[in-house]
Amino acid sequence: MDIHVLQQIVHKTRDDRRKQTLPKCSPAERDTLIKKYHPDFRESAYRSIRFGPNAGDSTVRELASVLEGESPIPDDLDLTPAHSTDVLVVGGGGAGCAAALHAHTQGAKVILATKLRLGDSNSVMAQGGMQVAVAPDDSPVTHFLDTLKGGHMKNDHQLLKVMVDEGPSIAKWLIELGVLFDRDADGNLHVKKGGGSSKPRLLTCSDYTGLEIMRVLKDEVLNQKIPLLEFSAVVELLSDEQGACTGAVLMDLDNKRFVVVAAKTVILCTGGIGRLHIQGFPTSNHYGATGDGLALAYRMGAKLVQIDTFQYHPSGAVYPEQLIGALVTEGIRSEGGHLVNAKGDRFVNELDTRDVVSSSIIRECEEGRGIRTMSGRIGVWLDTPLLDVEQGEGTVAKHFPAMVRQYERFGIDISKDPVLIYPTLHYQNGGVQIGVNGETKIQNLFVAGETSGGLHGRNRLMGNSLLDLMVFGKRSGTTASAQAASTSQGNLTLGHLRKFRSEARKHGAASGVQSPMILPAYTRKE
Ligand code: MEZ
Repeated sequence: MDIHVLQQIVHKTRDDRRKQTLPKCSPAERDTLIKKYHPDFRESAYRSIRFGPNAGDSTVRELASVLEGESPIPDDLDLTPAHSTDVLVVGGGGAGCAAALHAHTQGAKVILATKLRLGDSNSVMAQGGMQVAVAPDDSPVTHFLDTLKGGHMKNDHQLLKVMVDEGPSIAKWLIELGVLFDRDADGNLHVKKGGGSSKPRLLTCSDYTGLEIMRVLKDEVLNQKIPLLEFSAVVELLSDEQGACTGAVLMDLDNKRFVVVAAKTVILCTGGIGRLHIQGFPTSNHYGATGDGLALAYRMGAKLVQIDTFQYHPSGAVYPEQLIGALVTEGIRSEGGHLVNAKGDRFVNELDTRDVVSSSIIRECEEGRGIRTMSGRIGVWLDTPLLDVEQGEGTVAKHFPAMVRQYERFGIDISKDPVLIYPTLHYQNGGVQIGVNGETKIQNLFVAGETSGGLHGRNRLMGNSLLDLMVFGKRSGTTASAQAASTSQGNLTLGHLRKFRSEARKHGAASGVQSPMILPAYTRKE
């Protein structure tokens, strides 16, 4: 049936729905629901990793293949360095820019290498805000407790404490650099409420928060004249005879040449894995999110944690086809947008944690209460016009300009018509195990941002990712810089890779997958 006909139920039921309040799930209800419907619990999607530091652990098949995959580097590659530096930062998103800026401020010689252009990252696409406990009735302790609850109590307490405590100073740093967070009529920082949070705590720049932060960070990296290697994908790390990290091999994507960088310390900030399209899910992630840092750190011997849990953001676009998987910010639900099934009913408290909301949407669709598009996709409605009805005409346009534009290109006015959504692969909850300064078990190798794991437990709260990037980008940059000052450049070898390859052979594990993947296969011209 035509989408415009199907939409009518949302308009018809709006007044009745406005009178309803839906309770949040109790912990027991939450457990039952997600075990039944959340993609993390589909056993057939998982398998054991055959070798390496996480041998025997279970993860999704797509990630297991990348971890066990084959390096593109020949054993006899000439390792004469084209560049030498104190700190090599890999990744040009939020964590990478923050790490590079802080390492530079400490006086280190820094190179920032990035697979695509500076800023091409999930950070730039982050819409709904950054959680920081700055409101008078809020505190880092409350932020800590909310995050712990959201993460099923599986968060690393040390990492979490550092993140919430340093939030306010990070916000100050960003404001001093020029980030224009939204303010109220008195000029105070305006805070919004996100799913799973007990207090309004999101600092926003309408729904362009990541773009605004990255505008400023990118400018600062350029102002500070930090040397950049763009279109340079890291394809292998380098190690000395003791297994310490001593640099990296990059692939110059323009000239298809390997470029060797000698570095006293390396910080991996390569982001997430959305473009592995786990379980066939569409994704909100940018094209470079192929889990490169996970594979590289793993080959060096770094342990990964919580790599069996992923975040499927409740609201990925389902219609029109051109937008499939694109994020429809949680901000819309934070401001009161209802989720509505084919019968016109609400079915979950829209501000419950993301794992609960996504599981509920999947339940509605599996039990026949979803809405099917003409191309056979399924989803539920997000009642966006409700915001204008509740808060006055123009609210959607004023608060969600990015969303309005995203849909307007396809002739859809989201202030007049609801949008169809379904969970989209958004975030990797786990990653490389780190300490509070982003340090890994591998000497001189640091990891920051989505590539790291442990902080968010089994379900990240909205807005904690941008804060994570800034806090651990800063801490890893500062520490890597100090460490570089007291370290001499180690030998450049591929000793770790030889060992990894021999282990792979023992397990008969030639997966045929090149790792890192760099870009998803469907973006390449064959
Ligand atoms: O932290 C996020 O993932 C976020 C703010 C997303 C969004 O819905 O806007």
